[in-house]
Amino acid sequence: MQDLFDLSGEAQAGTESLAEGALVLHGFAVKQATALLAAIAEVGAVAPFRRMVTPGGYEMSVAMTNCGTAGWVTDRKGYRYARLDPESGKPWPALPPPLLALADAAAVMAGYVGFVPDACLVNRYEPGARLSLHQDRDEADYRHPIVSVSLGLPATFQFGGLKRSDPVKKVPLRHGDVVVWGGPSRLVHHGVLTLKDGEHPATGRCRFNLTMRKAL
Ligand code: MD3
Ligand code: FE
Repeated sequence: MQDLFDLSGEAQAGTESLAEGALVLHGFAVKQATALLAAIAEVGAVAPFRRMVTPGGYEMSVAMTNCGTAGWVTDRKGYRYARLDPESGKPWPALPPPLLALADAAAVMAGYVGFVPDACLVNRYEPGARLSLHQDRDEADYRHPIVSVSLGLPATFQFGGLKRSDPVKKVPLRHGDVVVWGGPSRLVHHGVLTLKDGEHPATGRCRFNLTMRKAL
């Protein structure tokens, strides 16, 4: 860790340690929000948001798209990273520079130097959408952290343990909050409770979440 923790083990103002390796940077992306939302709109214009189907045959309530060398996809065949958008057969749009800059800055704050994501999953939640408890384990090397950015309407994030049956903590995630998940927290179960209706000045009736990963 850099200087995030003082000698008493207390986190720096504006940062909250959820568990070992999981650090919330409250409001870290507020200033970049306009640039990030513009980048999301550009990605969505090339690779439209879509509700993918799980291997079990359920359509996800969260709409997703990707940018980067690889994108996370699911269909009846399973979960995986794919270099081509299955809807278009073309590569995903490149990772926009504002996303790369934010991932680097947030990772450095959490003590990860040289984190260079090659994939960003963009999730769009409309009121009623949710993400059930899961692990992110389709990436090649779990030593790399994941950096997540929340934009727009607030959501309640669930943060559990390594076993699906472990107790879960509820954590509110608001516009501009960034979380770095690494080390012992990289494989924890997590999810997002059903998004409540509301209106956000930056996004309207929706929440976006960016998760930047080193997938390949
Ligand atoms: C903890 N997204 O895309 S972000 C996902 O708000 C995902 O859309 C949620 O879970 C969302 O896979 C949560 C927080 C998050 C992201 C990745 C993690 C927490 C994580 C990976 C490992 C551990
Ligand atoms: Fe996840």
